Amino acid sequence: MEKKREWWKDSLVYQIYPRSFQDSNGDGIGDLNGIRQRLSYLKDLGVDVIWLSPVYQSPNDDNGYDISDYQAIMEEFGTMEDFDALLGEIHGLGMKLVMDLVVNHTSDEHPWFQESRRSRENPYRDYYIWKEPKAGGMPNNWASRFRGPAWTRDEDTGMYYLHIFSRKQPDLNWENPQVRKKIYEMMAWWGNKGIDGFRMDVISMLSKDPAYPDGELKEGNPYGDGQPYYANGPRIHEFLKEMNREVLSRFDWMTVGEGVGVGTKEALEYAGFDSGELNMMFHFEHMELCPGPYGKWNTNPVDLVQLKAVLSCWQQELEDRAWNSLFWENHDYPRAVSRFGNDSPKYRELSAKMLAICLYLMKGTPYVYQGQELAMTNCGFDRLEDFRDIEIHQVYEEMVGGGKLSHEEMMGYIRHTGRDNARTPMQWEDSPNGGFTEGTPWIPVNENYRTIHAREQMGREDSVYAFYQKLFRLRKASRVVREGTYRLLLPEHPGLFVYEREGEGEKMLVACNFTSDRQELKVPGWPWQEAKLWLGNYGSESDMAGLRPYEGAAWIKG
Ligand code: TEU
Ligand code: CA
Repeated sequence: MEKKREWWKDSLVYQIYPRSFQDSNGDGIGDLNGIRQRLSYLKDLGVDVIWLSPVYQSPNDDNGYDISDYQAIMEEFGTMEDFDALLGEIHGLGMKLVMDLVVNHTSDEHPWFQESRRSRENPYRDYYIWKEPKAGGMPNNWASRFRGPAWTRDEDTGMYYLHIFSRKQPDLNWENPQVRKKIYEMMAWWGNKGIDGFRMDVISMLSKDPAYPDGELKEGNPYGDGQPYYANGPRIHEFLKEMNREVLSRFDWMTVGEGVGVGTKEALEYAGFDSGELNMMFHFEHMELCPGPYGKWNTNPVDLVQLKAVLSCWQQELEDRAWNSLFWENHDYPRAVSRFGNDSPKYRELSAKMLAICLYLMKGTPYVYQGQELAMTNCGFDRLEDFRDIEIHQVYEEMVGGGKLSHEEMMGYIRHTGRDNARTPMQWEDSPNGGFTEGTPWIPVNENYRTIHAREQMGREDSVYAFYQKLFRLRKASRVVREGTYRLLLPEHPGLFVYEREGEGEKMLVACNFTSDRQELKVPGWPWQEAKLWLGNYGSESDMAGLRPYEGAAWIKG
């Protein structure tokens, strides 16, 4: 008998960053009851699954990715009763809720760490990664991903603990079976409440190289690159197969792992159809192209030929073996229309629609991040004090405080790449703070909320919001988009992204112009006989011989 098709393959997943989505009580911070107010907006957009970034108890050192109680709701976000009501209303509307699982590390305010740091003999000591000093200093030279060292010395016991992120995010010791058992029990507790799965934060980092060797020293960072030794470690697949046996296999869940350091080869191990681990992986190979001497901190434009090669590789390598996750944005990256499109008034909406055609007509599950459906842009803050992200402040301190970069240089990098670009409040309407809060927002609202907001777009048939509704409605009904094969065309063209989908008796040509100039569309055998326009971002007919500035078009035959 044919296996039932998994529900998450055809679902539109919408990521909510709760702190910035909707405030309901005037404290300037988004919350669960605010999300409840906006569920019909999501349903109307065509959302099937909500991925909710962490809402657990947390001191907010890293905006909730530092958890101090996995089974309690952060006070600022509301109560467990509010959560239960939200979950019930989401299910009542026929949508599903996927939570964010952050188990590579906890907050240093978690009771486990509070116990662990008390003494070397404490029963919780081995819940975390403690090492003796080496040559009087840190156990190795690893850098934190937020800049600075990945080790902090604990005065009470004279040992160092590992924190790949902030010093308030100590890494859990997954070698300890007691830790794994406690985590699986917590996951099942949420499963029994009725959630529909997990997005798994830095899941590729759970197993570290037991030798903890020094990382390569690279230009621009005084600390070493530990990623080869903390990502895709020796026991990672053993742990995830155990997690699947102990808890994932007991629920009809969607699971998607955040794959830091994961390429197609690794993705097939984590999320191959028969891996017995996860359903999907997020990779970042398209998000971290064209790095500079300071890694992601640069103002480099994206090279389209490289972008085409990366996305096409993922389409081809996972074909028939695993399922892709399709995303341009999340809470850690700048806004797609600013980074990959053109956020000028003339081309913002056009290029945002083109980007949607380009990515979401590929094979895989589509993910949309809050505000992307409105073509919200980078925040452009001029003042360092307007930024909230710990990563931004730590990198500024190291680079400018350390005399390596000028204030202007670093601010340019932050405006181009900083995570707060995606964390400014949702822009709902042309009213104070964009309708996000009646109080003072925890982070300033993007000044352009007066013209870029949901209310204006929901009432306009050529808006980006309306285009997203149409695209996802058509996508759901298209067999060739959901199941067809993928073939990149014109791989070396510097301005056009052109690919072909084929299958189920149909053929589709998708052509996207990433430039502000008209581009001839010269493809062998094109135009096909009886091809007709399936979707275009200029509304009217599209010329098969060439594409207008930021034009995206898909033609179909068969
Ligand atoms: O991010 C994982 C992560 O390492 C990359 O997103 C990136 O390296 C990081 O943003 C620094 O540039 C996940 C969460 O998505 C992120 O919000 C958290 O800060 C991080 O893990 C720690 O939980
Ligand atoms: Ca609030």
